[in-house]
Amino acid sequence: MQVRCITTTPYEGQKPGTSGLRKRVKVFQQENYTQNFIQATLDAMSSPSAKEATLVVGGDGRYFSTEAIQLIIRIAAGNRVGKLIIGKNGILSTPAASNLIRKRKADGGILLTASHNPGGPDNDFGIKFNVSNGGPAPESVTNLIYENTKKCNEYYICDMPEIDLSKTRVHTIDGFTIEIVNSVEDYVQLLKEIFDFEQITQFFKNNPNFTILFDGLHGVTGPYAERIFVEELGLSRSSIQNCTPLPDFGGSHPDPNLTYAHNLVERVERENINFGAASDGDGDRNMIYGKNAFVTPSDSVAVIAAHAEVIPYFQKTGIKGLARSMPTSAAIDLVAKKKGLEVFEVPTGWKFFGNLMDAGRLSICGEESFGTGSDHIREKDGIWAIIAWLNIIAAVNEKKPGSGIKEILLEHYQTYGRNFFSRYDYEEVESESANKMVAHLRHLINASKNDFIGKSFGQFTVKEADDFEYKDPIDGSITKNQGIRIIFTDGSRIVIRLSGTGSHGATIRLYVEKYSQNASEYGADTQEALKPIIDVALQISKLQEFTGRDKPTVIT
Ligand code: G16
Repeated sequence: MQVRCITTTPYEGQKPGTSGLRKRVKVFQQENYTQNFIQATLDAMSSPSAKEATLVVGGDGRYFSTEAIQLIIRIAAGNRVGKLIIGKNGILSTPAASNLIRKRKADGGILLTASHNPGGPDNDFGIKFNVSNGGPAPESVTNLIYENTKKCNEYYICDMPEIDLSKTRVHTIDGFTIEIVNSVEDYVQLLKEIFDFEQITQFFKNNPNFTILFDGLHGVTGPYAERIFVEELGLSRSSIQNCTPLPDFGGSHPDPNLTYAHNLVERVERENINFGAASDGDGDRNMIYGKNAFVTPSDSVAVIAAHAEVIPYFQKTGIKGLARSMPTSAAIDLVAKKKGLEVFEVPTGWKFFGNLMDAGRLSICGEESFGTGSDHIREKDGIWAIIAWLNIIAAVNEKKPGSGIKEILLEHYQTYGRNFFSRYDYEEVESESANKMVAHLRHLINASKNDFIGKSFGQFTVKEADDFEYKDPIDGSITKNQGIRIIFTDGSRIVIRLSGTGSHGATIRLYVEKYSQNASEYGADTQEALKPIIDVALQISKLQEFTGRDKPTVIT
């Protein structure tokens, strides 16, 4: 194969965000834009370098994926990459890709996804690089990719015929190997090793009236869900919906939350479905929803951690430690305390859990952004979380028949108290106004700190305030400015930060949390319970004044 060196011009703004480079499809379609970023990514590989490396490639199947994969194949060949392992039709859920990187001992992977962002010609595309532990590249690597993009003046490419991605087979061209693999098989195998599928199947047999509904939101998990729920667990086909992956996700947001998974929520309520669940475009997020019982992601990971001993995987490995991202509620901290486990608070971004897992100090972790997972791979894992809940329900029912999501949640609150938590998103705000608001908050907690600490807002008195900074306990790296935290004397908390995953303008995230040990409050409506602190958050941040927004686009 003849390698051609193509002259190009660097693009500005190819800085990977919280999880890869996410932009409008039209941005990726600009001349050499995608080529530059792929070259910059391969150039960031070291020990081993891209030359001779083995890389896993796949994604959520969104619009522009096939074109991008053919480009990756040719540029990988141009850089003398040794082998590409590609999911059939370019499909690999993010957790399945992480598993494949680990299982096949690959040197990394290129994942084509913009997660829960909408797809289609006028929407988003994304490219993310994962390293050899199967997890998202750490900031040292993403910073290097960004530096490379700024000086990308040429890329290397081979002219070769298009590779047929629709058939599992191995292609070998001039010593370069392209293996097209079944996208589902290895992942299903992994889950069957982790969970007690027999116990879950038995539970469904013993409780034929216990209904479940999984919503794939037309993302990548459809084929995985069909295989697991229908073929492995023996549920009827009517237990799953929207399980055909579509390049534009059927025109909606493949985002498993109360706003975008409203059809699932409505059906659970209307049809008295016992267990509802959804996952996102690339299959790493999840939502658990029972009748009158929305499980916040912060509670979900705490419940899984509290019951982890029923899961065969943790019976084998033990529970090494727990963790959450900073804005996530402290519900999991209380579980860690009771079990005498270490608990870590990291910045937003799954990549921050990887070092702790690799060092054997972390087993279960989660984020408020609908991410839950464990050290079985190095990505969050939507289907894993859903099966974890089913495994827990099956085990709890052996001792307490009739326990569903709501009962398990209530029992959790009775043991640990309840951390009321909500997040308000203000999407596509003008970047300048969002930055001004952040500057105002930074001023409050820095220059005006002496006036701010001790100040009262209604029933809340400020105890501490800072801009979250994290020192990785394993490699000592320091990550600064990860979100403004305002903690009140009663333990309630406000966090404000800008999202790192949007593709357009700025998204402001406002997180509020209040802890209660008053049993009469456990059944309260979250928004009502949090109203006073939300009002204070809006007052302190002057959000409406800066942005002109009088209500959020999404509340979770
Ligand atoms: C990504 C990251 C998560 C992060 C989330 C939200 O998820 O992997 O760790 O919590 O973005 O980030 P932000 O608040 O900066 O938008 P995903 O599912 O979008 O890849």
